[in-house]
Amino acid sequence: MEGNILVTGATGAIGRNLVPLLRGKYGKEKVIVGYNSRLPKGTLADGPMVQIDVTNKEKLRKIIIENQVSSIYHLAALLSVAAEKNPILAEKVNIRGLQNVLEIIAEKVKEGNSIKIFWPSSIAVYGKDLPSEDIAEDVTLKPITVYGKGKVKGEKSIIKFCKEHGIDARVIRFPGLNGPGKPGPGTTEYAIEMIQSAAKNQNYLVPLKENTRLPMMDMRDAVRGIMDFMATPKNKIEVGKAYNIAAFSFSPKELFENIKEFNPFFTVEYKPDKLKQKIAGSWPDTIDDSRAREHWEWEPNISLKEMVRNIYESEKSNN
Ligand code: AKB
Repeated sequence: MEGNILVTGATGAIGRNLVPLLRGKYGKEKVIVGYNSRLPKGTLADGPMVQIDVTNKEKLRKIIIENQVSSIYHLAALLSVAAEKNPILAEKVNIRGLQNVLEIIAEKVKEGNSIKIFWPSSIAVYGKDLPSEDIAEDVTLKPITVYGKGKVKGEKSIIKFCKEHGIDARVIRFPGLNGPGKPGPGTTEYAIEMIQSAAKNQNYLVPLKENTRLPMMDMRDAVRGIMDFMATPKNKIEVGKAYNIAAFSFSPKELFENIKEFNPFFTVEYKPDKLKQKIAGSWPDTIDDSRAREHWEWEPNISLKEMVRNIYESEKSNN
């Protein structure tokens, strides 16, 4: 690969898992870890790193040019709960940050350089007036959350930049992603907290009603999906248009039953949090990912049971 890869928000949950795959495929020196307030640790710190504030366009442009960046995995963003609590910051980071990246890429494309971009969207784009099962991409999007509205805006900007500037942008609408490590301030992240509590033998206060089902996935499937999607030739996919990907769905009650196989003494109490319940209640139970399966052969490999085992055992080994 000519040029280097920049990962913004690389110390977040997706970045922590994606960077090792990128470094394994393209070489350590080619993948630049972009971080803001959280300092990279472990394998993330074992290669080039740069501090980035995606809201500072001038500095961002300088970093992209000086590091001869030819691919950007733009992951810097606030998750749903954080965005709802701080809408002004969410607008700056989630919307303005993406706009800055797209504008810089458009400038580079105009000069004859090509910069490819990956951007994560979310099931948060879906909202009111939809059936709860098997939602495909092309429905009317009426999100009720700050985060979901930002994702819809981002998707629209990307389509516009692809059409007007010939950018190669790739977008996935992710379900809740679950893996070891500290979960971020999102809604689906309760699942990680619940499994980690079981590993620590601690009672868990579930912030959702027991039957609130949400689409979910093991983080390892998600990052492998990103790698496969980015490697798919342009002519096989709809460039810039978001793809759903799915693995399984579960409610807190179903997750609890799965966790009990690993810790039969684990206990939970249901104490729905108003904000999290409102957000989760506006998202679908299941999504239809047949377009991704057809266009770029997406397929999840990891079951719910394996996901629980991985998070549970990793948390146990840290205790
Ligand atoms: C969140 O809950 O905020 C995220 C998401 C589904 O986008 N995990």
